[in-house]
Amino acid sequence: MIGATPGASVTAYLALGSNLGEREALLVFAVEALAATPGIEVVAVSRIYETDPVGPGPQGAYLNAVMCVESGLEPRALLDRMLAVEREAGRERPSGALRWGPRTLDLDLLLYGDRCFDEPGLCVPHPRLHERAFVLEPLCELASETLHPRLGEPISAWAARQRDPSAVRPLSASASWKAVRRRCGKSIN
Ligand code: A4P
Ligand code: MG
Repeated sequence: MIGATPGASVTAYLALGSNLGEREALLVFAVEALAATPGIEVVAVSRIYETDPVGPGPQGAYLNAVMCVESGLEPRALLDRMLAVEREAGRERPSGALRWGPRTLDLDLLLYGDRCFDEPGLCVPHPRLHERAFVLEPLCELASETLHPRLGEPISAWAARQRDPSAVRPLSASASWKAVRRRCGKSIN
């Protein structure tokens, strides 16, 4: 397998976001596409949150969630697969597009074990992870005690600082999201 690390498996956390198209179906598609990838085992999936958009101009509300995977893929191979899944979901990156503009599917590599990378095209932990309530709230469900590898302090502490229940609201789970979570062994809220 290209990009696999023989014998090694790392716990990684991935953020999912969508504010264009069939948002929830796109998140389900992403979980299933990643779960079907050799070298990726989905361990847990958070609830979905509906979140106010952070970014320029008027744009629709996002759905956000976080998933935990065990992966034998090197971080760059894992991110390459995530970017391919974004493309399969119809993500377009037109030249001149607004930074943080609307998107069908955004997949971010939040944490890759406790390792740090700062290279062209690969920055882990995700540089804005500790500032974003829409990431921290679902991440806290799965990794509240995990320390931020660069900044220290557990995810729960960062989440408490950014908490904003009016902007980040848990969504009642649909049948398809319940099914995805059940397959990944998490209890349903
Ligand atoms: N890249 C490098 N490191 C990473 C990483 N750890 N994870 C590179 C993902 N990508 C990484 O990504 C640009 C390039 O970053 C990729 O080609 C990859 O090689 P992108 O997805 O085009 O850019 P982006 O998502 O617009 O940027 P970024 O920096 O991930 O933005 P944020 O901070 O994630 O913001 N509001 C709500 N409510 N919910 C959201 O989900 N998302 C954003 C994006 C803005 N506002 C939002 C939400
Ligand atoms: Mg992104």
